[in-house]
Amino acid sequence: MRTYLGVVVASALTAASAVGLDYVNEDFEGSFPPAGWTTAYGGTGNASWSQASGGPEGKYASGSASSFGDGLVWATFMSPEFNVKGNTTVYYRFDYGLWGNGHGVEGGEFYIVYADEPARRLQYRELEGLPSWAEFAGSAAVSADDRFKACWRVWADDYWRYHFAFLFIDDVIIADQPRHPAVEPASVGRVKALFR
Ligand SMILES: [Ca+2]
Repeated sequence: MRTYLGVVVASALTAASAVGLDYVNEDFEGSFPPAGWTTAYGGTGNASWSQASGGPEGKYASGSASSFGDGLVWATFMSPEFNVKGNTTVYYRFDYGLWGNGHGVEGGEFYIVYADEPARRLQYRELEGLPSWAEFAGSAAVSADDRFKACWRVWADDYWRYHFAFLFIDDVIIADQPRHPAVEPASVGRVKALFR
């Protein structure tokens, strides 16, 4: 029976590969930004994405935005292109932490865009401020033949007082099924304390 199940699983993975999905599976332990990942900045103030260490699984991507009398400033971090040829649902999960000085004029976002049309968001989720790392997971309906990018944006916006936000992400997985056994990290589902 074990052998039989093994054959079934192997066949399922082969089928998933055959439809052309490019998995995104990034733990940010290597060079930064990882190959194919890009950053973009806008507004007036200080904004950056960089590699930091000491996260729940070692190194992670750290975004920051700070504004002091300058209005909106933002920093975006974008995954490599991926597709889901033959599929119409893409599943995503990542660990994140979001922290700011809490005046409601700073925050973080996750969204998916068409790779050829980055202004067109087909999935948009606001990220909730957290005092610790947590998992964020969901799915999005997509067209089977397009290519996409996943994006994270941290922002701050104020003309009168100093505002800042930090967004941390780690263990990003984008696949054609939730909890894909081929790309799932050992830490999936855990909530971990960070700010101590
Ligand atoms: Ca990591």
